[in-house]
Amino acid sequence: MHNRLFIIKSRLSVCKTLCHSLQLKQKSIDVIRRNLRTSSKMANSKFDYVRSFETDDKILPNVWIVVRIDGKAFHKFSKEHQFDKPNDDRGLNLMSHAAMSVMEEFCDIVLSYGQSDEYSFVFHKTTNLYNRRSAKIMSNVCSLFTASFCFNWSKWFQSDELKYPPSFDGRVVLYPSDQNLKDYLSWRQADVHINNLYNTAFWNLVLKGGMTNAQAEAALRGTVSGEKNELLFSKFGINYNNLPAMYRKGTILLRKKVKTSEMKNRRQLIVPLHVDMIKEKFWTEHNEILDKKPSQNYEFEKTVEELIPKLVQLQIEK
Ligand SMILES: Nc1nc2c(ncn2[C@@H]2O[C@H](COP(=O)(O)OP(=O)(O)OP(=O)(O)O)[C@@H](O)[C@H]2O)c(=O)[nH]1
Ligand SMILES: [Mg+2]
Repeated sequence: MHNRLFIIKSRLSVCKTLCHSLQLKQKSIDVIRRNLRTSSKMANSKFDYVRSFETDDKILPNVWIVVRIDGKAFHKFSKEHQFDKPNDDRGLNLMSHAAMSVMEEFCDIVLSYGQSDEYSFVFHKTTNLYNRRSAKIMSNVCSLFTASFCFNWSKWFQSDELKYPPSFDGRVVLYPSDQNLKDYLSWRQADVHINNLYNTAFWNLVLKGGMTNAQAEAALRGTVSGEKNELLFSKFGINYNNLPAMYRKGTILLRKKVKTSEMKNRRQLIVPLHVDMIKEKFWTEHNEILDKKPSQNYEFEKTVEELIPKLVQLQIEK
């Protein structure tokens, strides 16, 4: 009995010593931690003030956010890569492919519109993407677009190599009313019409009419749309209105529920349209855009494979 008591007492004393040394260790760990915290606090407090140089760029609530990207020096890029003049199907489709990647990533984009070397992305006014921080939205759109443009180059240009990395600038423009937004898109689409009619006439005069660039420019100086239409028809037998709608109207990307012969069920996909956005009819037909309603069913004219745009086909095959 006495022995047992002795053993218990000595074990207790060992435990106490262990606890004591553990407590001491814990204390020294706490001290080290405290010192580290203090020194990092000191470092932080010394440098922390630089945060205040970062200005708040949060966009006001309830306004339409448009991000427009534009190719840098594409007059040179298109020349170096021997784009068809005035419109290169491969280049225009690659732009739309890159825009499609952006729409797949950012689901608050309700419409995208592209022409030449530019694309506009319309974020619904209710979006809370990146807490509506302007630079974050714009830079992510711009860099994803550029990356996708390079990544998908060979899908459209096959073995023609990409000779150097292109870049795109980006800006954010805010539109407070639905009408402002519609007018913005009408402005971009009217721009396509003006530029494309001019470029079509110009390049026909040069490539088919044998004029120099300067002569073609002089021939078109001061002409109105009707005169350019007449010139195209009388000299080259071209009815401008019969040219591909993608050249004349640009490309509108919308989310639609699509079903083709090879699909079991309808799927929400991004569909390219080349239609007039200036007339009100577009907005009533596609009333899901402004009201952010669920996307509507969309039927291709004929569900034969050739008539389904390659852009849609690429999404189906994914
Ligand atoms: N041949 C050809 N050229 C195109 C096509 N699409 C765009 N481009 C060229 O890209 C240019 C785009 O115009 P801008 O954006 O005003 O000119 P930029 O050279 O890109 O200049 P910055 O945007 O100011 O850097 C056009 O003027 C054409 O030279 C195309 O399909 N075919
Ligand atoms: Mg440009």
